[in-house]
Amino acid sequence: MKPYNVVIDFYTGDLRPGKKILRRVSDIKKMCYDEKAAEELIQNGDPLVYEAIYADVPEEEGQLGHCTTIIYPGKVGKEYFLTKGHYHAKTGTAEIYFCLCGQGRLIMESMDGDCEILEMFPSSASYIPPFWSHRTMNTGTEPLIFYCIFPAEAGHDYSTIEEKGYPKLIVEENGEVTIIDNPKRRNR
Ligand code: S6P
Ligand code: ZN
Repeated sequence: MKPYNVVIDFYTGDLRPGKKILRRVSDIKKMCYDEKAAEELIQNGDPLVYEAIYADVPEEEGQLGHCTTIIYPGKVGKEYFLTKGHYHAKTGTAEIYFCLCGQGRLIMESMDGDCEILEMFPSSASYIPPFWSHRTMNTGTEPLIFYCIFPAEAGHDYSTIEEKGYPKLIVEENGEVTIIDNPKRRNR
């Protein structure tokens, strides 16, 4: 392949040329703390939660994948709109999230069960080390937009997070961003 540019709109997250995937509440229902609230949203139009737009890069060792992610503002019950969350299928691969717009949180968990939460804000560049799962949430009132760079062969393992969840939830309580223990957390 030859060197090439993509063009990223910092204010909308559009990346061109790119391949877009859409995730609605029905796609993240199993990851939500309040599945009943998720079901109600699904019955009422199944709103769009986030989009990711991937640059066309071969998924092979030596290449760098990159994409934007746009998480819309909203909540399922009291839990902020979130991504599915994943380990990389090739677990020893790191990633960087560079925040372009909006406010959010990045929750990560190591394979030993250490959990860390970082704030995301315009110009924050969060480093996700190898072997740490990652999920993002929009805690603000505007879209949360960030640019991701990762080894192109990393892939996704969604099933571990779908089954276990994270030790903590990020919710709105009394109008504040609040971190609480996840009562549905499962230890495998
Ligand atoms: C890929 C990277 C991002 C996410 C995207 C959506 O390794 O971490 O491109 O895929 O932010 O999140 P998720 O958890 O639905 O893949
Ligand atoms: Zn990733």
